[in-house]
Amino acid sequence: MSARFELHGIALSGPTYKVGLTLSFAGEAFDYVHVPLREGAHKQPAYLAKQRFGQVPLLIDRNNGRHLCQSAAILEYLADTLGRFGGATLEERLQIREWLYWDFDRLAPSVYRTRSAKRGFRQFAPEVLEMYAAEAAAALKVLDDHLAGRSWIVGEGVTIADIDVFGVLALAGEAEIDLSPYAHVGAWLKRMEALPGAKLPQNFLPMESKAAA
Ligand SMILES: N[C@@H](CCC(=O)N[C@@H](CS)C(=O)NCC(=O)O)C(=O)O
Repeated sequence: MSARFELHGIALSGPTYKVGLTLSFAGEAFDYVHVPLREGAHKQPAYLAKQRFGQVPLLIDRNNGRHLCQSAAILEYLADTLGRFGGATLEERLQIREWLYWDFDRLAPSVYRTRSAKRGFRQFAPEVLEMYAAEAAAALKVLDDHLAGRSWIVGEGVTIADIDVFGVLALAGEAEIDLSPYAHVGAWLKRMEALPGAKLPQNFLPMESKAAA
């Protein structure tokens, strides 16, 4: 039987990683379709017909034929349909959404762009990299203060807020961002890494398509 989900993406993409991680934490096998961005596959009509923004990730739910885009929206969809990681109450769901928006506004851009610069995929002027370093530090301080005395970002268990932010900070080393000043973030990262399903991109997102195991 084929897997319920089909994830289209590229291993180097942070947003693709977040969706893969959510499936992995949920124990959901998925078929993986590698999208070669360098070759412009994401701008071809056949792909645009499936993903209106011409970006990765794209997630297809074969149970109902839905084509889903925007990683944060996909995480919410997975939480809703799988009944996992979505928060226990309306209050928690609202807080989760706030953290998802915060991440994409305040944390992910600086970490992901610094990572692409360090890996040689993009070039930025030194003053732009300095700005990203300052933005990452400011966001990490907010997160560190929030995590003082808490195990998880929202509520009493892991939610997609944790998974979404983990999908950024698990890559902080590749961005050469020093997390040691943020003790609460460091402890939370260890908790996340200890959960079944925690993986780095290179351990489950190949640079080629792959059927679910
Ligand atoms: N907000 C989107 C961002 C997706 C995104 O930036 N994807 C990049 C790869 S990391 C992409 O497809 N870039 C090619 C392009 O935008 O043309 C999400 O979270 O899914």
